[in-house]
Amino acid sequence: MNTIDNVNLIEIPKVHDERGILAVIEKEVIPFDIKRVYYLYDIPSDAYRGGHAHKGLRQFLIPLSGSFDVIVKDGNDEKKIMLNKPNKGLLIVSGIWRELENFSSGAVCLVLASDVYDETDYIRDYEEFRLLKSR
Ligand code: T46
Repeated sequence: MNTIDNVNLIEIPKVHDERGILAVIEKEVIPFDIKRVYYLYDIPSDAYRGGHAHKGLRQFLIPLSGSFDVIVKDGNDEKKIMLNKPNKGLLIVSGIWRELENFSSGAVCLVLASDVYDETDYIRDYEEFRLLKSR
């Protein structure tokens, strides 16, 4: 069963020259095939997003611009990770509760997902999540 130890920052390879930086995500960088891409932007600084877990979905979050905090919980432990580098993304495996907060002005969060949108994959009640994790 996944724990917060399975939630890790992954460095995205980049090519840097005098014109700037080009970061590339190829097959080897993230451990799933990408079936969906979405992004969060125009986010008020006091916004709270997430507040749920996924039964099967895996996601890779990239702070394309600005910064924000991601709090991940596995029912026993939790940790807070600040995302603030466009070449460092956070891999969130399935069965992990996530909360996103403390968005800087202009923050943009790009999400690469292992599957298409499916509301039945969400666990949006924290007590239900804790119960499932304790089984
Ligand atoms: C996650 C964090 C980082 C869709 O119609 N299609 C989609 O692909 C998504 C992601 C959402 N929606 C709808 C469902 C809701 O009616 O958009 C609305 C807002 O979704 P939600 O409240 O789940 O948004 P966040 O920012 O709290 O969470 C999203 C993802 O749902 C979630 O998987 O990890 O971003």
